[in-house]
Amino acid sequence: MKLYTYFRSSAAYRTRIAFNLKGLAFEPVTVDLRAPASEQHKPSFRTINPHGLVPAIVVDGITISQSLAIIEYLDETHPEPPFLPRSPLDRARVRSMALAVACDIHPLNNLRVLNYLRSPLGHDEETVNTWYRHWVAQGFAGLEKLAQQTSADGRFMFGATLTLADIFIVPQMYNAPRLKCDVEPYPTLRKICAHLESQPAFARAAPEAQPEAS
Ligand SMILES: N[C@@H](CCC(=O)N[C@@H](CS)C(=O)NCC(=O)O)C(=O)O
Repeated sequence: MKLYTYFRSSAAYRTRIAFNLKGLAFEPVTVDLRAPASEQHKPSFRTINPHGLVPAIVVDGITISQSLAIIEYLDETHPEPPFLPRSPLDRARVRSMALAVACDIHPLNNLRVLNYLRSPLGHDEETVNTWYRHWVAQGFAGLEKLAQQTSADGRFMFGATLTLADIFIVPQMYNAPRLKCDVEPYPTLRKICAHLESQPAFARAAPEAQPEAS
């Protein structure tokens, strides 16, 4: 299966983790998001994903975009190990943690949003970085409180097994130091991510492990 990906894309990073956890191989197709390449805007990629965003997969000639849709597709077609707990209530709690990253943090800090703040809105780099850090801090503060209540032993976001919430928190935390976000106030998130990043499925999905990183 082709996975349109970019090493620095945290949304693509989520899907790489999911592929690895399921033990599924993927064929990476690099979409260089950085100017001047900006391959996400080229017609060749827009015919794959009209939104011009990675990740995307192609299944039987059909594109699936949106990391959550891709990851749930993998989970539904390859149920082991499951990414969601059994009870509807627990599933909803896990989804709400994953969506706090996917809907409330990441979209405000995506490349195209930061670029729009720079131009045409004319904000300088310090203002853009302040914007980034503000929304990360808001999201992480909430997730830290939740994880303190739901993590069984500091290895996973919810309970004592891996869930969707783990797949979403790691890439967002990984990006934090690059943008100088202070992660000191989030000891539970730090501990969980340190544990998860040491797992082979996560390590192989990390940006520095991707071929285009070198
Ligand atoms: N909600 C989407 C977000 C996808 C997304 O924003 N991808 C970013 C990379 S992390 C992207 O392709 N950005 C290109 C751009 O901003 O021009 C998902 O979860 O897949």
